[in-house]
Amino acid sequence: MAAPRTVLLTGAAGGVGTLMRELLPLFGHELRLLDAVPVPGAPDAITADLADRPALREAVRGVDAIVHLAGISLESTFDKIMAANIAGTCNLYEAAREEGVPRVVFASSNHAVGFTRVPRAGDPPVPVETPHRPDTFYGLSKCFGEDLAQLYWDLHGVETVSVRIGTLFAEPASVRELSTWLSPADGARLLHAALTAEDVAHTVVYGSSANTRAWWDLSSARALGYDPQDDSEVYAERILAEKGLPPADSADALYLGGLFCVTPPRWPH
Ligand code: 15L
Repeated sequence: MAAPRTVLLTGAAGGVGTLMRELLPLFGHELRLLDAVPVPGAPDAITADLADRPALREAVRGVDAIVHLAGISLESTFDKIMAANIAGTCNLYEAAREEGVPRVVFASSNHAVGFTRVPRAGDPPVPVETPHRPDTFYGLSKCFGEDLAQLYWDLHGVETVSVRIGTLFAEPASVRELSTWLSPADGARLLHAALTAEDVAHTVVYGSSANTRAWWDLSSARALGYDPQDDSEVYAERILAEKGLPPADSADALYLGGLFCVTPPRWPH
């Protein structure tokens, strides 16, 4: 599939959405933006909630693909996660099926497998086939999204790349994030690969940069054409000097999901 492509970007006002709406057009993608709140600087963006099925159907009409970032991106009550991430993602897939949108790129998260143990020195990286081990209701909703994607491929032929995003911020800020960091530039490279690779069916990939301290296996992402260029190691000396290594019995040292396994940051609303 060749760029440019018309892509609906949901969650366009969020942290990752803000970064990606700047970067994805550089790959030739024409973006249609959607969020539950107005998108700053984008008067044409669609303001719609994921509960609004007619609005979703209109929003997806005619696009070649959807990058689905919208929803709650931290821990919250089950009811809120249920509405935004579970029912909301269902509504979006149903709109995609009804309007014949062939491809979704789903923002899954490392928190779908957050209780997986951090590999020790010499262990192989964590594969995408590792069993789901969510660390929160948030992580559980990402497990659901991945299964929903599989269902929509098997039943309806809607393709998905589920990207288990690590930490997509401008810079890593902790020792854990030296392993999980996905630079914004690599994030855009990965989404571009997920949008344009041929015959993905439902593919699950991890989303991190080419970090020296990476924990998970990027081979399924590389198979899509993802070629990460950044490595968090350039931040390692400063972060280690400031923070020191996490204690061996701390969540950050034991589990992929780190603090989400014990004291997850909570969605403010
Ligand atoms: C996520 O899924 C969160 O949305 C993000 O805020 C980070 O906490 C990230 O995971 C992470 O694991 O660092």
